[in-house]
Order: sequence, then structure tokens, then C-alpha cells
Amino acid sequence: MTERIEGHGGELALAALRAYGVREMFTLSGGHVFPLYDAAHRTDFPVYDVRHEQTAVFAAEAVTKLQRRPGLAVLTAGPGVTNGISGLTSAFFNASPVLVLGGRAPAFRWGSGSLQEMDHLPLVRPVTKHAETVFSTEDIPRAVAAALDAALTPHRGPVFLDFPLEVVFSVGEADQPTGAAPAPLEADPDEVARAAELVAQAERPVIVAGSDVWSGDAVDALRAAAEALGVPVFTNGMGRGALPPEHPLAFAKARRAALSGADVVVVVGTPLDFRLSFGDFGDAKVVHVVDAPSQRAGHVETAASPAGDLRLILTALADHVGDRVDHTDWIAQLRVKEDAAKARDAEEMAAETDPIRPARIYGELRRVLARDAITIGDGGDFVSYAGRYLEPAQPGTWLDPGPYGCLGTGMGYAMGARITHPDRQVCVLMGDGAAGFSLMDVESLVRQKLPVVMVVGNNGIWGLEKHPMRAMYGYDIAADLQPELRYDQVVAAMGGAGETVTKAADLGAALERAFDAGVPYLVNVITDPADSYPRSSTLA
Ligand SMILES: Cc1ncc(C[n+]2csc(CCOP(=O)(O)OP(=O)(O)O)c2C)c(N)n1
Ligand SMILES: [Mg+2]
Repeated sequence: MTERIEGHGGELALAALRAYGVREMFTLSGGHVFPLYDAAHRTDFPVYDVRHEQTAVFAAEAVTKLQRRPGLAVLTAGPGVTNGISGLTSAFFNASPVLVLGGRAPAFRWGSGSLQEMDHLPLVRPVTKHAETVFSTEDIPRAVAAALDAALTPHRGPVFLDFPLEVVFSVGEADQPTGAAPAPLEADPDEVARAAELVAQAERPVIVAGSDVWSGDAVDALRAAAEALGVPVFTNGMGRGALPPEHPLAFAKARRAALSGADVVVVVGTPLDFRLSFGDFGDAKVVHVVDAPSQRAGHVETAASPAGDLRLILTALADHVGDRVDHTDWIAQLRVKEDAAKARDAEEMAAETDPIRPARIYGELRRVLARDAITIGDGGDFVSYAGRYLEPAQPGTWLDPGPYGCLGTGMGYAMGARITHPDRQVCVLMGDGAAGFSLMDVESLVRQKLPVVMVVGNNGIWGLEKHPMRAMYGYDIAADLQPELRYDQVVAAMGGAGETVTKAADLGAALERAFDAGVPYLVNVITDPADSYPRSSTLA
């Protein structure tokens, strides 16, 4: 029998959210959403508050990424919602099932000029899967369920609801939603068979696996498919660590050789976007395995593109019967390139330069980071280096901003990570420029006893912009920051701690102190502004 729930709008919303496994709220105070706080307060539902709404949405997104369940941000009407738009957009690009609940000026006097009276929907519609204003209290649980069903159905993504003031403050009664997970979408079996045949018959196949492999809980199936068909695997986004770095089919450095030498490239659970040369792999045939038909690339002619539940598709690839070409030589060839690149990286990570180069910071970090540490990248060049030198050992441990490339995720992602994994190391790698977007939220972390380690690559510039601008114009403007700024003192002033490091030899001990500190701790590393991340294209 369907259970009935009753209470004010906040209580109805929270009861529905609980059914979907939502376990906390991220917010910044505003009167329009008080009933949601009241519902949380009465039921001991954890509420984490922040100093900028973008942090609330990024924190909710980190929870979705790490725990593979919906995350919740509650934003007050008007500026609360508009401050959350970059977070929502990042979640949209990352297919993260974030629910934003917005306050809204009263409906009964709409048009009379209430405080913060604006219609949020035209703003959020392009960056959400579902956006709705709920006009009656009784309708709230249904609307929450509809929004979360949309958010959790692959291809996943954020959703938005707002509640006019009188709707959320009034009392009502409704059916309790069940919160059932969406049924898996089965791909066309012929398309799957075609993909399997292409891989099995390939001479030099490569798999590139991305975030949806993790969010679709298909990591084991990926490994089984790669092992059954003997295919080298590269990863990006949340796919990183899907195969442990020591696995014979796990590759990271030989990507260029692999993608230019392959005859079949299988891209699983990630778009054929700028991170993958827009799907242009020379003469190689492209197999694009996606979690929903909407994700098939329109700009690339693929040889096969199965769309559906990734675990089912990858399991079918693993179970493929029939001949398959032996790939031992191809794998060995790539392994030589991989090992050579690793040796070069190892040298750079050990280099004793003055000023310090970012590579050395990562060399030291690799010594202190545990296999299950959560690492978060927020910055330009400094984070490109993180992607290159850090090798996540487990899936679901690496958080980058994703293809929207929004600076400012740092403290929000850190908050979501610390709440998800109270006992693990959480380490945020920040450019000094990126730090400016969210550093005030260290105060939120300190106050709510959420210790994390921040490592700032402090080159005194917006490096990823300054170097390309100089290369293009011969000069640069609007690309300088205050050199050697004491970001560690900023953190200390807010109740955390930290230190500045200028010598490579001092890095190791500083990082150890940081992880032992028990409060938010910032290691401010003065790095070489002349150093820039080598890339083939100058624009990022
Ligand atoms: C919100 C936002 N604003 C601007 C940019 C453009 N942008 C990309 S990288 C970058 C420079 C980052 O500088 P910093 O964090 O100091 O890292 P560095 O490149 O110096 O290592 C900028 C401004 C962006 N990606 N996101
Ligand atoms: Mg910088």
C-alpha cells in the first residue's frame, strides 16, 4: 500500500528525497527556503552551509560523482539560483544527477515586484534535464520524484525545481514516492555484435573509457571486456583508475602512439569531444559505446555505436565468442612507449630545480598519497600536470571539472569528498588563480570540521592563459596575479593552517604535516612562472 506523507512543503520534499537515497543538503541561507531547513532540522538530516552558492552545487556534484546517487543543493530565490548556474552547467556537461531546489517569490502576487521575483526556468532549462515550478504543496513529492527519475536515467544530468514561497510554507498531504532506480536500457543486440566483431577482428584496437563507465557501474565489465579481447585501455575523467596502473592492459602515456597507430578505437562512456581530437583518429574505425542514443556523436562517422546500459554492452563484448586476432605484439609495442614516457616523467618528478617546477610537487605527492586518496584538480597548467603525473589507483578517486572546464570547483568538490569519505585523504590541487574562486569556503570547511589538504601551485599568473597569449601576440595583459601571495595565511586567518614552500627539498615534510593537521591545511608552493604545460594546441 502506498504510504501517505504530510507536512509543510519542506517536509514533503525531504521525505521524497530520502526515498532516493539523498542524505544531505548543501545550501546558503535564504528565507525563501526556510521550510526545507525546518524539515531537515526536525529529522536530523545533515545540512552543510557555504559562503557562495556555486560551492553548494559543486559539493552536491562531488557527492553524485563519488557515490553514484543524487546530490542536493538548496538555493534561495533569485541571486541564490543565479550564483549556482555555473555549478548546474558543470553538472550538465558531466552527466551528474544533481537536484537544485530553488526558492521563488510568491506566485499569488507574481508581477507585483516581490523581492527577488524572477522566473528561473528560462535560465536553467538549457543546462538541466528537467526544470519545473511546483505550484501546489501536494504536488511536491511527485515533482521531486519526476525530477530525480529524469536525473538518474542515462544519460544522467542535473534537474531543477523551484517552489513559490506560499507553496513551500503551506501544509499538504501526498503519496510517498518509492524512489525506484530506472530500468536499464538494453542496446540493440545487432549493434553490440557489430562492435564486438570489429574489436575482435582488429589488429591494433584501443579502448578509451570515460566517466559514464564509472557512473554506470560498469568498471568490472570494462575490465572483463578488455581482458577477454586483449585490448589496451586508456581512461579519462571519472574513468581514471578503472584498471589499476599496474594492470598489463592499463595505459596512460602512450596515448598519442595508440590513437594514431590503432585500426579500431573504441570510445566508451565519454563524448568524442576536444579531449579526444573530436573523434578524428586518422584511418581508424571508431566504435562509440554510449549510455543513451542522445550521446551518439553527430560529427563523426562511426563503424558501430551501441547505445544502452554500459554494463550490459561491455559484458556482451567480454562474452563475445568466435575468433579474435592476437594483440600481444601491439600491446608490447605500446608498453615500450609507455615505459619510456614513464621514465621521462620520473626524471621530471625528481628534478631539483629552483624555482620549483610543478612536476616535482607531484613527485612528492605520489609518495604521501594513499591508493584510495581523493584528488581534486582546480586550475590551469597546474592541473594539467596533475592529470599527467598522478595515476589514480582506484576508480572514483579523481575529480576534475570535466569538459565545461569551470574554475572554482575546488572547495565544493572538497566538501563533497570529505563528507563522502571521512577517513580518506582529500587533496585539492589548485592553481593560484583558481584558488580565488572558492578559497573563502575554507571558512565553511573549518567551521563544519571538514579537514582537507590544499596544494597551491603558486606561479603568480593565470599560466594557462598568459603563456598562450604571449605566444600569440608577443605580449600579454590581464594574466598576472600577485606574486608569492600567502594563500596559506589566508587559510590560517580562517582557522585552518598552512605554510609556504620555496625549496623542493622541503616539500615532502610539508605535505606530511598537511595530511596530519586535522584542519584545512594549505601548502603554498612557489613555482616557476616560466614553466608552461606543453600542448599541441595553444588554446584551452
Ligand atoms: C570560471 C572560469 N574562468 C576563466 C577560465 C579560463 N581559464 C582557464 S585556465 C585559466 C588560468 C588558471 O590559472 P591558475 O589557476 O593560476 O593555474 P595555472 O595555469 O597558472 O597553473 C583561466 C583563467 C575558466 N576556465 N573558468
Ligand atoms: Mg597560476
